[in-house]
Amino acid sequence: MADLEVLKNAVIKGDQNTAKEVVSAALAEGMAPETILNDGLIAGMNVVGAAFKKNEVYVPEVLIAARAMKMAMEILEPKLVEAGVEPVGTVVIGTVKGDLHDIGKNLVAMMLKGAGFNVVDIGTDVPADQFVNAAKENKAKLIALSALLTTTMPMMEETVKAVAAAGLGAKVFIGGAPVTQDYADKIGAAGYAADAASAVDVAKELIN
Ligand code: B1M
Repeated sequence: MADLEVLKNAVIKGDQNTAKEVVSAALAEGMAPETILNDGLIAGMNVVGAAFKKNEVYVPEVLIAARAMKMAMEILEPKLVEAGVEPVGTVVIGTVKGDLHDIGKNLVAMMLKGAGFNVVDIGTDVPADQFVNAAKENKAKLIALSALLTTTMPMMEETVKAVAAAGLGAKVFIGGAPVTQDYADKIGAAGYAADAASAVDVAKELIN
């Protein structure tokens, strides 16, 4: 019988082949796709996220785990859709205008996916109106902004204002090495996350 503890550990170790095998076996046995997602894949990514927060694992380990999750999700996703399993929520994510750094943003996107969010990644160097349009198109209730340069941080404020002006009811949360909670408060962002694992916690708080 397919063992979700094995699936969880495969994600933690970044073992794509085992992750794919267990997902396929579990589906063949008739296990509910949502159970496989929550008790196997997301459970594994939660462990990786918590270890990353405590500096027990680093960026490469998170990327490898996220890759294993992604490969397994390719098998699981059509079944989740068939079963009508709704994502936790939709997040539009991007790096603000003028800023090309995307390693941190990609990690945040992966962790959010790992936590069951539908993530719309609109890339780097993204102007405020593009965040607004993407949120509208995807009916996203959350918008995550990344900035790595002190010179591009003001684009976060511009984006927060543009989202408010568009009246979408979407909440903006921000992060990136030079960004702080104080800055988030100052520009009226709904939240701040210091790292990718915290971004998941903040996203869950904001969506509720
Ligand atoms: Co650039 N760069 N860079 N760079 N670069 C920094 C950021 C810098 C601190 C280096 C330095 O001088 N010591 C400095 C910024 C100084 C400042 O403004 N304070 C800098 C500079 C100046 C520049 C250029 C201007 C250099 C030049 O051309 N003269 C230029 C700007 C280009 C541009 O964007 N327009 C530039 C270019 C580049 C590269 C292209 C070479 C490359 C980027 C490649 C890429 O991203 N694809 C690059 C890199 C790699 C860095 C450093 C070395 C590493 C950044 C990184 O990826 N860290 C960086 C120095 C450093 O940080 N040590 C530096 C790893 C990543 C996992 O961490 O991105 O912080 P981080 O993400 C974390 C958290 O911040 C948080 O979670 C992530 C995971 O835990 N987080 C979020 C991030 N986004 C979030 C969004 C959220 C929530 C949390 O949403 C809610």
